[in-house]
Amino acid sequence: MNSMNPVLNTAALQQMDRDSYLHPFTDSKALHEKGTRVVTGAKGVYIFDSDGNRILDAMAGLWCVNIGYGHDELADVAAQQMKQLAYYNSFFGTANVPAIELAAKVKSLAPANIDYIFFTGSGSEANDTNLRMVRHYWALKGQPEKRTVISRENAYHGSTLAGMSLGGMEAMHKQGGVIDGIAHIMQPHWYKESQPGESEVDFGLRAAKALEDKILELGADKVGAFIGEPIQGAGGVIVPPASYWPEIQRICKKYDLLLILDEVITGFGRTGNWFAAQTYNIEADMIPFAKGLSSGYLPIGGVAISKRVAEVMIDGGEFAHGYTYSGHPVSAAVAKANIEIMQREGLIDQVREETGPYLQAKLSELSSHPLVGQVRGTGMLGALELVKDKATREPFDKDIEVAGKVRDSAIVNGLMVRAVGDCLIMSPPLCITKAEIDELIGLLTEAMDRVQTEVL
Ligand code: PXG
Repeated sequence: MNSMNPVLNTAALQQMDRDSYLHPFTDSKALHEKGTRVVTGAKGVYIFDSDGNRILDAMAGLWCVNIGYGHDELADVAAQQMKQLAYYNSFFGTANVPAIELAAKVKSLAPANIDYIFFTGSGSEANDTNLRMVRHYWALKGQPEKRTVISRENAYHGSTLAGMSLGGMEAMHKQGGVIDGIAHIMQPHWYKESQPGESEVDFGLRAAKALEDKILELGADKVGAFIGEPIQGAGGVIVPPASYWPEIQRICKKYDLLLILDEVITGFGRTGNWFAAQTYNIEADMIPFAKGLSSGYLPIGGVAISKRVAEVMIDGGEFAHGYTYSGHPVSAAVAKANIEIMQREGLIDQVREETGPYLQAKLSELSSHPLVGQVRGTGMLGALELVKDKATREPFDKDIEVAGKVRDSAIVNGLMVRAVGDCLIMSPPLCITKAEIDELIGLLTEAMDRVQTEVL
């Protein structure tokens, strides 16, 4: 036992939790019966719980701890900045040193057409900013009616009202309803949504054509932007066919739509480049980011804005929008130091050249497992789609919750993965080594083997 995993009174903590703590994205009644897992420490790719268990965190927290846990350097940077200047705002003509330096740093790493950086506290706030900015941009251009944003079914863009409405999660829409001026088209999920015999390339073109059809239905003069994650994360690590993004880009240009590329998960290295826009050669007008910017050590997000949009915004007078913590000096200082660690350790090159291809190769080997219908992924993102019948792609009965069973079994054995529908998804810290990937794959395979005997 060490200081990372002190054994605490789990039952007492669970009772306090039950009595006072309403959790996000949680079925509270079920949690109260089961009891919360209390995470108490972490180092590298491992988290520790209050019972002293060590768990390999293949989700990097919630897709965010890119450099891994336990970098004391970031604690020192935060302490130093807090002593120097714990807070000051960036409204009304002021700024702070870390926010200025971070804006310059992010701009230098972003695609060449990016000119300005707006800071927020989270990815959801970044997408609220996007919705307001799209509408403000077109109003400044004299086309205020060009205000609808087109998104996709099963997209995730956050949990605030705008983020949730932009997203395509039906269960979220049902709770409280959505705001107006947002439309949704099909997602580019070849395995789930292609016709029998339809190639990935053809399906990608068809999924992109849904955007053109929707623009024509609504009228191009009414549609201001398209928003999409380069790879859908929370939806199940859905990697679109190679034909999809070039066609989406072409359609956005043709009908003069702004392209919002939601890189809250993919930004800061996950696909082997600073941004997935670089991996997939997509030219975006706005790139929301968060998570990996600070590796989750402190909350911070933002929007990278293209020259085209920035010029209009800057000439347009005051943009009456911002958050108390936009450009928070402590978060900004930590984010800048986090980026410097990624650079110093060569983490992104490592993901692109070495560990990313290794993870993908190891995951591909699992396609021969009886439970696995499809393997998807790129860089440090991966998914296994579990099916009852590999030949027909027939899914398991929903009540079986097959991926949930594998996840639960994996956690008990020391591996944290997520289940989304019948999909197992992962997004390990970018610092994961080949040996740790072997451990991950071993634990995952064991969990699938155990569940296979139960469900097949
Ligand atoms: N966009 C994308 C693409 C995201 O993945 C957000 C925006 C919102 O960011 P904030 O920082 O406001 O949470 C996200 C966040 C899940 C899950 O179930 C994923 C996220 C958040 C909560 C749950 O995988 N991603």
